[in-house]
Amino acid sequence: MAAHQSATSQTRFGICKVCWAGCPVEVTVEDGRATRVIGDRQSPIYGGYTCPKGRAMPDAHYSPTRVLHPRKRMPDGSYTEIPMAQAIEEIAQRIEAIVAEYGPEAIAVYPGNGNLTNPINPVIGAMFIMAMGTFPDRFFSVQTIDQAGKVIAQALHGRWIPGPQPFSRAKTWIMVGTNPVISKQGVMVNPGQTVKQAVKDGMKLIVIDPRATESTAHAFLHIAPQPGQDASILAGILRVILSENLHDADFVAANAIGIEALKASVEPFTPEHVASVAGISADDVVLAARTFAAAESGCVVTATGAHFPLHGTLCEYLALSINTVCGRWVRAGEAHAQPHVLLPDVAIRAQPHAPYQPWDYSKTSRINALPQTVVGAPTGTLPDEILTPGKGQVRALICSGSNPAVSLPDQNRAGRALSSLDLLVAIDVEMSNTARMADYVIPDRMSLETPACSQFSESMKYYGIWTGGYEVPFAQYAPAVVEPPAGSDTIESWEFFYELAKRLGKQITYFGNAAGTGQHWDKAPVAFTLPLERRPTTEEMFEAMCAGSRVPLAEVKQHTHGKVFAELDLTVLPRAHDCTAMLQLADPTMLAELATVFERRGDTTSPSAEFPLLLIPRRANDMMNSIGRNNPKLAARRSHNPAYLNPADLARMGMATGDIISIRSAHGEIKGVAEAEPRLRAGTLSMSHCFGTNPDEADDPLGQGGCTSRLMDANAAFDPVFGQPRMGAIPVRIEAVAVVAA
Ligand SMILES: Nc1nc2c(c(=O)[nH]1)N[C@H]1C(S)=C(S)[C@@H](COP(=O)(O)OP(=O)(O)OC[C@H]3O[C@@H](n4cnc5c(=O)[nH]c(N)nc54)[C@H](O)[C@@H]3O)O[C@H]1N2
Ligand SMILES: Nc1nc2c(c(=O)[nH]1)N[C@H]1C(S)=C(S)[C@@H](COP(=O)(O)OP(=O)(O)OC[C@H]3O[C@@H](n4cnc5c(=O)[nH]c(N)nc54)[C@H](O)[C@@H]3O)O[C@H]1N2
Ligand code: SF4
Ligand SMILES: [Mo]
Repeated sequence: MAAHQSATSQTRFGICKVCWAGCPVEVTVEDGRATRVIGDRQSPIYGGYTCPKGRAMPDAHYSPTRVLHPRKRMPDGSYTEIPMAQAIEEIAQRIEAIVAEYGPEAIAVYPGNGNLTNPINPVIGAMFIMAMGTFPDRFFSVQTIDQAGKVIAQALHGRWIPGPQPFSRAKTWIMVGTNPVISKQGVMVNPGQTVKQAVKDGMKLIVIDPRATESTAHAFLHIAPQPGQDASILAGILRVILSENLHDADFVAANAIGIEALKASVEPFTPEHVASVAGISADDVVLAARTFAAAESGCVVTATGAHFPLHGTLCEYLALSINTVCGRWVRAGEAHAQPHVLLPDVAIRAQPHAPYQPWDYSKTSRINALPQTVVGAPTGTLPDEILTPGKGQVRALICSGSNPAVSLPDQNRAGRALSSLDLLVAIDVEMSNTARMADYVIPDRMSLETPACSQFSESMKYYGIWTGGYEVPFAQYAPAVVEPPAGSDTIESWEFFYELAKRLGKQITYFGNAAGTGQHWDKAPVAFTLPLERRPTTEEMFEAMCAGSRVPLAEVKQHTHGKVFAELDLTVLPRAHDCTAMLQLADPTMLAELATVFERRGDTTSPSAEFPLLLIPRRANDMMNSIGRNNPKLAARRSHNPAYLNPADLARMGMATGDIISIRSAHGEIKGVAEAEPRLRAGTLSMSHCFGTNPDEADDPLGQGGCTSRLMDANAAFDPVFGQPRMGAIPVRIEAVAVVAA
């Protein structure tokens, strides 16, 4: 596996797990340390692609700021290093005391993106909470402050088992609020090149985004709407398709119900109405609809840009409905474009999993009386779950690879909540915003120090369309490339939860090869109860994770650079004779919400004289949320998150690139650094999240950047099902604080 170059320098192959694109990498290892990372040029599908974050992995692994021993916070606020066994023992004792006083519902977990370093990690927190007997109520995850509407909408619409038509072969595509070239959402493999090639092969790409992004470079049509109006735009597109009879009537008749009710519901969304609500041209709405419907294949997809201003579930539901009325799903006889390799061998039939209700109002949350749902506890309510006294109050929180001090909407409230806990544990690799508030910091292994496999990528498809995965039957496994630095005392997140559960006398059951989500299962997971007498190895956990896979993990392991298993038969089978499931185009909750959106002209706050700009989210290429902000190589280029503004807006306010500005919403204020961006729609302020200092620390706009969450009011407006606060299209105003010397 390792091609020797010299006695001390070796080339090894691994997988980058900084983000979920999972790029295969070639790593130079000298004296046991990774010194250089480039893309694996022998990868059969990635072609050597990596991004700056992946190439900067060695700088993160050996950063002087990396935490290499457990840290315990002392009464004076300083940290002292203690051995891992002592840390786990002390944490267990404190949890026992909290449980004895308040019950198990006082203990919560919050896993985040730093968990991607091992596919076992993201799910083990949920299984720990199951062992505590409080699942799902005490399982808070980033999913419910991300795009939970994708799973909710899929539940209401039904899930087409063979999935959408593949991007790489489609003749049109509508991207709503997503920038895959930077985010890799939807397209994991070298997205810049993949998008360019698709257009070259005849795709008419349509992008709906207030900003001309890296992904609009090759677009046939770019529509730059006022933020937060995507539901109206999608309803308008549907109206054109249905009123002009451009839909696939045969597919609908055989596979969907509710088209007449849907048609009536979108009727008010005339191109003129949509144009006036979204500030776009009516002709563009018609052109987008006709182009999409006329092409022989393609898909409408949504992501964070469409989800964060609220109505994300509705946007996703409308996108699914456009795809269904146009029959944009893989059919019998065609090749499955989300093939299983490390997922189980199941018959893929051209039929849906039936719609179901993903919420249960007989079990409501303590805060805001939200229903129990299939996406876990509503993370938007987590700070109030901590701050609100009474039975069920959360007193201890375990954060694994998450950074709630900057990622939770309403940063001041989150800060108050986190600092009021009896116990805060951060499983992290640095003194992140959250770790700086924690009672214990538990150092994890990093990306190159853990094995990797592509099953997680395959399984992303269960969380809605346009999430990730491969369109060819590719799989890869890579062992750990290096050991953690000599003398360090680290533990993987999943191992920490195992040890903690064991010490608490609880046994964790792991559910391997979970091929589905909610009530939509291609195959039920395989239960594997973790033995108490001996901690399984990570390799054994991988075996459990891939139990019953279509290609055995052992076979995948034979191919160092991964393999496209072209020999697998991917032909989608016809609908089963006894299958009665139909896709639902007229879910009553969704159609009622659509009516509200029409009545309220989008139901989003419009800019006003007091707050003339709308703040919108964006992903930074050099950072993965907050990951990378302290990486010496990445942060050397720029460690803050610029406040991007249209040059006309800047000029009107007498400001210029580099000025330190105050950004104020009705709820809060942060400092930012202005930067002109001509490609941004006037009237918007575009800024990345998970930057900034903690509320009790001094502002540092040029160094740490500004935390956009501080501008968000968690209780003013939130999703009625999973409680996600409004995180996009936030009205703000700016003022100059310091002007750069000319
Ligand atoms: N205002 C605003 N808020 C947002 C968003 C937004 O756009 N705007 N986006 C939302 C979305 S989509 C998401 S997903 C969330 C993200 O929310 P989080 O997942 O909470 O945020 P991250 O910054 O990804 O947190 C990653 C943490 O993992 C740590 N870490 C890095 N490497 C490792 C490792 O190897 N092991 C471990 N254990 N930890 C590691 C990092 O230091 C960091 O503390 O934020 C949400 N919040
Ligand atoms: N490099 C990098 N990659 C990442 C991340 C990262 O931080 N950095 N984060 C990861 C995470 S946690 C996630 S969830 C995914 C997200 O993946 P994406 O959702 O693709 O995220 P973005 O790249 O921010 O793209 C969102 C786009 O929506 C646009 N937008 C903003 N508001 C609106 C609106 O109201 N309507 C419309 N139509 N568009 C709008 C923005 O201008 C932006 O171009 O990315 C993941 N990948
Ligand atoms: S961080 Fe960059 S190199 Fe690593 S997996 Fe994501 S896109 Fe690939
Ligand atoms: Mo996310």
